[in-house]
Amino acid sequence: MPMKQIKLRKLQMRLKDPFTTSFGTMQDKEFYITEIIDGEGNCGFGESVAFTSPWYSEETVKTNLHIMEDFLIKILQENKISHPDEVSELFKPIKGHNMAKSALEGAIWDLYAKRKNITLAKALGGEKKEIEVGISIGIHPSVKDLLQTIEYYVQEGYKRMKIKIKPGWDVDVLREVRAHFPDTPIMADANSAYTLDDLEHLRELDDLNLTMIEQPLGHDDIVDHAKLQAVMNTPICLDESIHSLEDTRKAIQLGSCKIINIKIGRVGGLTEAKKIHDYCQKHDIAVWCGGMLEAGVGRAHNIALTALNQFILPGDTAGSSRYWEKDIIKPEVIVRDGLITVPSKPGIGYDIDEAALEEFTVDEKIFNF
Ligand code: OSB
Ligand code: MG
Repeated sequence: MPMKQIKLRKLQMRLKDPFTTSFGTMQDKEFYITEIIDGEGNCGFGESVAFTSPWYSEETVKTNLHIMEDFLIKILQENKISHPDEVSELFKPIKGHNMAKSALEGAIWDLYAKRKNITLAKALGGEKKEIEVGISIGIHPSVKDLLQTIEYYVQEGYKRMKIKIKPGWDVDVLREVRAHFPDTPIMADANSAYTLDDLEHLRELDDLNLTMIEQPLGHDDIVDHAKLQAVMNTPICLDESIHSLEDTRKAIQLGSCKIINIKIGRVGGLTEAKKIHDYCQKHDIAVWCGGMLEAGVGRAHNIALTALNQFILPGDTAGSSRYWEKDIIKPEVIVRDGLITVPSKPGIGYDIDEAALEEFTVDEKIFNF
């Protein structure tokens, strides 16, 4: 697969509304869009999903640039690739930095699918024509505000509500939410805000008929999660703790969770994401696709991945309008009745809105092969 040039564009975009989790509030997003051209008229796009601060995981926008330009791009310049599955093997000597790896691997997958004239979903083995989506709702100033927001997204058709929780904003809040929405699929995401000292408190969530509770304990833990899952009926879903197929295997063997949230960036790219999907399918573990408040390119990658069959539960990839006044893809991602139609054009299936891309670009670097 010929590669002639890689462009790293740094973008700055502002979320319509601030998004608050147990680890902090985000509104201004800075990230890299990766572009790889083959010199034959095709261009693949990827998106790095790290944030500016290492609150969710250790990677940041700056470490993404450092690792891409000083290590990963050099590896790509020195090696020939015939299939995108080879990229994660080539990147193996570089420890960690999965989001940096994924940003480049994603562009290579898109380029590969475009060269083959097939959709990225098909290149990955996805068969679904449409995917079910839920929405992730941040911590709100008051329960009244939260209930209003939930009501809005229920009306919009989203298939499940994910409510961010933290100590002081958890059981009582969710009890009120459940009382107002007795039949809506609801789950909670703690972003690792608790420890086993909170075990008795967390067990109170068992009364609320939640679809799952996501990452209640340490961001790097699977041992304590197994202890918690052993005494809770509500399925635990792991997000932050899972960086690879190996982590997945260990967590499932230990009984640390019953559900896995797959984020492409967190696991180092689509090849690893697919491996985790296949393993979970074999072991009858439900998976769903998480989000990182991505712009359209990252969102398109999530949609393609979610076309795989074991993505049984609705993901967090909401429509463009949930995040941005203007997205960087055309058409924007539209959610109808809680469904997104998997696009049928080759590669990621959406065109880049070149004017929007230019508007949000604050820096760019070019690497020739
Ligand atoms: O834990 O899933 C998470 C956003 C930023 C960082 C971590 C998480 C999230 C979300 C929102 O829950 C997902 C999205 O809407 O893209
Ligand atoms: Mg999460």
